[in-house]
Amino acid sequence: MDGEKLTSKTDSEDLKTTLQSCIDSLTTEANELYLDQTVPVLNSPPAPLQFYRDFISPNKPVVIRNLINHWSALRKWGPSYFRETIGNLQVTATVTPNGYADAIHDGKFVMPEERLMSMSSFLDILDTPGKEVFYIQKQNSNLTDEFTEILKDVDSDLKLGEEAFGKQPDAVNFWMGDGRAVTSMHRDHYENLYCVISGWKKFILIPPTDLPYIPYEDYPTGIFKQVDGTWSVVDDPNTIQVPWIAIDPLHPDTASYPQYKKATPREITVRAGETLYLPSLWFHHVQQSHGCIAVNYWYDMEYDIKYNYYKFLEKLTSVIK
Ligand SMILES: O=C(O)CCC(=O)C(=O)O
Repeated sequence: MDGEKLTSKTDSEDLKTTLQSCIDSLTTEANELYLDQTVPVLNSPPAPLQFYRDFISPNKPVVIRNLINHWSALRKWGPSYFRETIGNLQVTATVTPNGYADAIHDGKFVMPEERLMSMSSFLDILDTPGKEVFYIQKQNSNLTDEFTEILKDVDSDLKLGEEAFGKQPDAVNFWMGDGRAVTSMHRDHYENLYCVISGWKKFILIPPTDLPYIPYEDYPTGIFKQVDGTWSVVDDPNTIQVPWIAIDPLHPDTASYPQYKKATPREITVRAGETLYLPSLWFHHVQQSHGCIAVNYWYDMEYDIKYNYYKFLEKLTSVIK
């Protein structure tokens, strides 16, 4: 077909079939040649150079144990310490009727209601949860901006991250919430060091080479709102439509999105004291134990050949859709 013009529908269908088979071999070869089938676990932190060479450069996730052992947060953080130290602190919690913030609900991309409340009120709700699902998950460096009094219990930057990424984190986030809270599948342009302090987080991870199998749709946007105990979704006046992933990996609708069957998810549970390196552009979906506490460090990714390559794959995928 080299150099020839596409002259008919059949030519264009042939081209799509050829492209699809190239994409399929990309996934197969990535899995055969370099990706780990399960996320490896290191019992001690790697040297920054080894971390860079074995995981950051090839864009592969890893769980690192004993990286944050020296954090007093591991021994102190929990409801009673938070009541004593930051009980009166005003924190932003997201609230939803179903545990899904920033997710698809009734054909819309729906964001959570945000409520400002004292940390002790939030902890009271976690103690005796009602129907609503509360989650502290504001990803605006809330640990360094809002939780300054407990910042001393962790490293405000992680040495391994600083040395391996060659910079300070762009955001350090604090997460604590209800066991029913789920983070829907998405991907970020951040390199992520995700440290669990109490409880566990279960990540479903899908490599960026599977991008062609992850269905995106454009959705109108809304915001959950509770008035007199009743939930509704109000239209978001600021955004008209957003592209979002149409599939829930816990209940994938493979009848509507059959290509998803070719995706190669990995599951990993990250426990207290462990750190997950979640590379940029990996799709992830997250569940957690009730009251799980975590801190993560985001470093904006390098806009290098890898980024260009995945962008190209994105464009290619839109052609064969
Ligand atoms: O912990 C969570 O619920 C979500 C974490 C996440 O999506 C992230 O760190 O990018």
